[in-house]
Amino acid sequence: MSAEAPSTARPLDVDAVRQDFPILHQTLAGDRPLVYLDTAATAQKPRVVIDKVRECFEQYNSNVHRGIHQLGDRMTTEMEDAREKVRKLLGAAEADEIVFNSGTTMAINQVALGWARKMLGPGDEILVNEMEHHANLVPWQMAAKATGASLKYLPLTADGRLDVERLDACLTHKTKLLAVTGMSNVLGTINPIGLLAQRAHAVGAKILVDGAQSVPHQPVDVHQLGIDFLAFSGHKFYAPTGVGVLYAKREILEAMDPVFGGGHMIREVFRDHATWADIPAKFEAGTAPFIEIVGLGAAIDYVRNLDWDAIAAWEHELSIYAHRRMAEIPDLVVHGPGVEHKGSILSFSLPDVHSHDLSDLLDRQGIAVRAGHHCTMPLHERLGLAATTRASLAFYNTKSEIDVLVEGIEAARKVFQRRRPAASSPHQPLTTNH
Ligand code: C6P
Repeated sequence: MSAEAPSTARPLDVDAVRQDFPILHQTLAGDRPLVYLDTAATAQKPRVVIDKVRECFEQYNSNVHRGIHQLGDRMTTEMEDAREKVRKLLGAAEADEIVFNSGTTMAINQVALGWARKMLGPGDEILVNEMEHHANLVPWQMAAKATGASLKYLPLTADGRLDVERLDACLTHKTKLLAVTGMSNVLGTINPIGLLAQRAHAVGAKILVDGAQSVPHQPVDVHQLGIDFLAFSGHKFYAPTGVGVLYAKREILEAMDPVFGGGHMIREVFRDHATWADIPAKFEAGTAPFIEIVGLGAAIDYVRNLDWDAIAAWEHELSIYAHRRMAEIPDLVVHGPGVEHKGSILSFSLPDVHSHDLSDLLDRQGIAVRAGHHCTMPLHERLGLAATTRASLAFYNTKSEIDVLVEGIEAARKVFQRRRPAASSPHQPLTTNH
């Protein structure tokens, strides 16, 4: 997790890569080719993932860890192979440290309910910050309320990075958990996870990384970075919906309580109590989303095969290009730090134009972006805006798509200018790249 532009020996062949994604080759209303710039909401799926899911349904669909029959054995092997692929992706020590669930939100809630509620009490502190997604804020608010612990906020710098100079004041022996995103889903800010982990451990705190946006876009090594908990979602990693991952070190998972009770997570059940299965089963009550998990395994194979360096280099180049082109649009504000500190996410606003109106006009030109608060209301309060419009890029995007976006924003700007010629923004943005 570094903001440095990686070097790559084998550049990405974007035209060839695009052929792997069937959905990208379509025209929308008005005969406009689809320009998909909403990967941060959910990523598109390569054909190998779609084919793998189809193969499961057509050839060996059967519940896992249950039936003593050939289909069940095959499905179980495929699912456990996928767990091993996730282990390798994250650099975890053992496959047992990989817990499957429904996504980042559930993974963080599992930690808040199964770890924080057991380990925290009055006087303890959880350190968060304003750029976090609600999924990495609300569970901590709930855990704080339930345990008597308190939430503290590490301030942001004026340009939308974590103010690490303030760590000494905010991260103390009272801090039991530092919960932080690997990459902001709005500002695109890439956080210095290795440094934060070191500082958290120095005061005896654990670090939880929300990897929803970072894991799909840059290599991560939980050991090297010293991450205690890591959460991410399959659907943002070019895999099906309904599957997510919680990584935690063995000793932490073993000390944690399960959150859900039911099938598969037990060792023995008596009339009035039960004992728990070993990890990771202890956290996987009920039927796992086994076909989606196998789809995630196929997505990991696909991405690793493309080469992380090549992906990161192309996304960085696209991001630089997008920032440069968007800087040409008068009045447009791109929120967040300079491109060297961020991933390929650009949230922007035009003075006095609601993000929904802007994205609606872009949609009419075939451009899919996201509008709203992006589940980050405290951040938007800090920005002084109710909503922003967001373009989020992936390795399957092209510079010509960015040109289409820029032309689309320009056209929309002119429409709104005609409607409200004398208007000016009442908002003071957190920052601008211009
Ligand atoms: N952000 C976005 O458009 P789930 O919904 O559990 O898969 O992921 C939640 C989540 C957690 N953390 C971060 C940083 C995220 O970006 C998200 C999902 C989507 O930005 C939907 S709000």
